[in-house]
Amino acid sequence: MGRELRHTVCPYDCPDSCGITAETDGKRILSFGPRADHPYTRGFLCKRGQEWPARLQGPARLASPLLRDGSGWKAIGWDEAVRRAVEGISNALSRHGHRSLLYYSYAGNILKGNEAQELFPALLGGGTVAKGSLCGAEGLSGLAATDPSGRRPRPESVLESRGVLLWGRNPAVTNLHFMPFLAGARKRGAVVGTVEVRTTPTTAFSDRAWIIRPGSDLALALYLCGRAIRLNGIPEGAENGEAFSALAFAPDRCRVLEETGLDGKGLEELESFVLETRPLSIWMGWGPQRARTGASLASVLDSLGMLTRNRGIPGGGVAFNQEIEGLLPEEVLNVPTSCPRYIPRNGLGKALLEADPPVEAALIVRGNPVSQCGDAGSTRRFLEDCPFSVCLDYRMSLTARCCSLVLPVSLPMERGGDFVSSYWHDIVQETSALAAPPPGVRHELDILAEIAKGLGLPDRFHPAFEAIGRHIRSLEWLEPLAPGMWRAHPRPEPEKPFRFPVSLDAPAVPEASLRLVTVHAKDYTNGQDLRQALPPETPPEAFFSLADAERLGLSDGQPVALVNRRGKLTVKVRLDPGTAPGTVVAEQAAEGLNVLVSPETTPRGHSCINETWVDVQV
Ligand SMILES: Nc1nc2c(c(=O)[nH]1)N[C@H]1C(S)=C(S)[C@@H](COP(=O)(O)OP(=O)(O)OC[C@H]3O[C@@H](n4cnc5c(=O)[nH]c(N)nc54)[C@H](O)[C@@H]3O)O[C@H]1N2
Ligand SMILES: Nc1nc2c(c(=O)[nH]1)N[C@H]1C(S)=C(S)[C@@H](COP(=O)(O)OP(=O)(O)OC[C@H]3O[C@@H](n4cnc5c(=O)[nH]c(N)nc54)[C@H](O)[C@@H]3O)O[C@H]1N2
Ligand code: SF4
Ligand SMILES: [Mo]
Repeated sequence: MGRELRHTVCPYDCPDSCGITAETDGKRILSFGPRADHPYTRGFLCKRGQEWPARLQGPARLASPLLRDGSGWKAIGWDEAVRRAVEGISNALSRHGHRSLLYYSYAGNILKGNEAQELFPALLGGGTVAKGSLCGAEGLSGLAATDPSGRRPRPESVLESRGVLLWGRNPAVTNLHFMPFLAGARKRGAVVGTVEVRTTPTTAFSDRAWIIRPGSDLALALYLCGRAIRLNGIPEGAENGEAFSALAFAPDRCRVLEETGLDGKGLEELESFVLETRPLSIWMGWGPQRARTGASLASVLDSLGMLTRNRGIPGGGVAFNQEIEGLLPEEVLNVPTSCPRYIPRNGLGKALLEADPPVEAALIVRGNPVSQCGDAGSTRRFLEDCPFSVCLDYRMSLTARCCSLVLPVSLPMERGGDFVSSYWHDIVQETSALAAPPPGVRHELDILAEIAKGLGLPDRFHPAFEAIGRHIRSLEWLEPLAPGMWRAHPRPEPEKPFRFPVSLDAPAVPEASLRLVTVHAKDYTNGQDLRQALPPETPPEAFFSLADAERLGLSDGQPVALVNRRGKLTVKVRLDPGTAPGTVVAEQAAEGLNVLVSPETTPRGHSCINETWVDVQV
């Protein structure tokens, strides 16, 4: 084959879901860059996206199945690898039934076809599977409770805003293609404000930033709602207005100043920004909703949009994580006989250690719980003692290192024929293969189908994958924009009244002196820090406020240990005038970090990752 131009999508778990145009000779990528006709992401790919061609060939890439053998790893052939996987899983099943298999997957990439893999435990009877979100479901449930049918602002709507309020959201790092829209809004006269717990590239970009103590958001947002009620009253047609007023009037100004750490002038400025700027759009981030109060905060921020009369107006409203619903054919993925045992995702380790009947085989695909779930030390201990564990990954993740067998998979840019939507914009794109996979790696659907066959199961995986593609191609509410690219049009939903929240969840009680806030890093996505292939040179950095550094006698560059009852991690102190007192900030996925992280879940079963406390040991 000669040179051919193809379009594909960056498959990372990232709101932008960038369109990519590349040239390939069928084996290798010859040129690679942003897709010029993508309505939101044309113009540029971020560094992580640009690195895909190098990543496909990179030194971190696994090249053959690996078996843990005493203290080291031994390369083995695929026949032996599949035989061992079948044996390991059937041994567990024969001892304790289908629930003795853990099937764990998460968001290593966001291809729609991944859903076909979820049939694996379902066909065995259900297995043991993790339930609950580490990411955005907590905040989403808060928005669904207040305004399930409400239209949420689209990215370009900020061009009609007079004010944009980013609430615990860091798009200059995590959602880069939002920045040109925010810059465009500002050019047209809009003011961009950010509520944060530290200074970030986003606060640097913003016209105004309010730095508050983590977790004080709920009191602050309620107080702003109370001010809006005094100014505008309760809008007609909304439910629970009276009961909500009582909640909103509870935090008085003194309490809010004390809880947030804002000064009087800062609070007044935030108040007038929120109450006097219209249209105002509020964009909540993922950081502040990884807490027991995450859904409540989303409901209260949604109420603030309603009370300031911004709901449903051009340039106004409240936005968060916007999924495109209805892309999957439910009937294809349904196995009526499946009856899984659910365990909490964020509390995975302890649940696995205590499971009865015990879990004696683990199959992990596109998931990295030893890096990304709370109380990661328990998950590591579980995996290290589990009679059989297999991880399908393209690199040696922290989780893969704890398994007994690691199977190397091809990457989305070597497969094609799948679909990616976005949790920020409304474009759906088809993927295409740009390069041949390295010899020795296999497509994960083929691997699962072969292990399933060894267990006596039919191949429902490939038909389900094909059915997902057919279903997406057939949806009439997807408008074709260009080859392999569609725009999703919202389907009419029955209008439901806005419902103010009537009860709010209580935050966790602090367990130690400093709140540990773990944030998403610029150079890698979630747990996929490829430097982890190399031995760590220096401990990860942790950022302290100047006040805490002085109180604790810390100096910049000093190694100290962060400790709590779950474990200990050595970090390098960074003094940061931008961090709120009482807080220590670290980038997610540093090796050993999630050992410290809280395994608790919210009343809805989602993670409380940012409700973690540590002490410092010098
Ligand atoms: N470069 C890069 N981009 C990514 C990712 C990545 O790993 N790297 N991951 C992707 C994924 S999976 C997600 S979910 C998104 C996350 O995207 P974001 O939500 O933008 O990122 P986070 O770092 O999770 O949190 C945002 C901010 O919340 C602040 N924060 C923490 N606790 C509180 C609090 O109590 N109150 C307030 N007001 N602020 C608080 C943090 O300081 C942080 O700057 O990013 C996506 N994009
Ligand atoms: N402390 C702390 N923890 C967090 C967060 C935080 O802010 N702080 N954020 C949370 C959030 S928002 C999220 S979304 C989760 C993410 O949690 P995960 O999705 O578990 O995170 P990753 O490590 O990015 O991805 C899982 C694994 O999938 C692999 N992978 C990537 N592509 C493929 C593929 O095509 N096939 C296969 N088989 N494997 C693949 C990666 O190499 C990686 O080892 O983490 C959560 N954990
Ligand atoms: S990681 Fe996100 S911003 Fe970067 S290229 Fe991929 S989709 Fe785009
Ligand atoms: Mo996420």
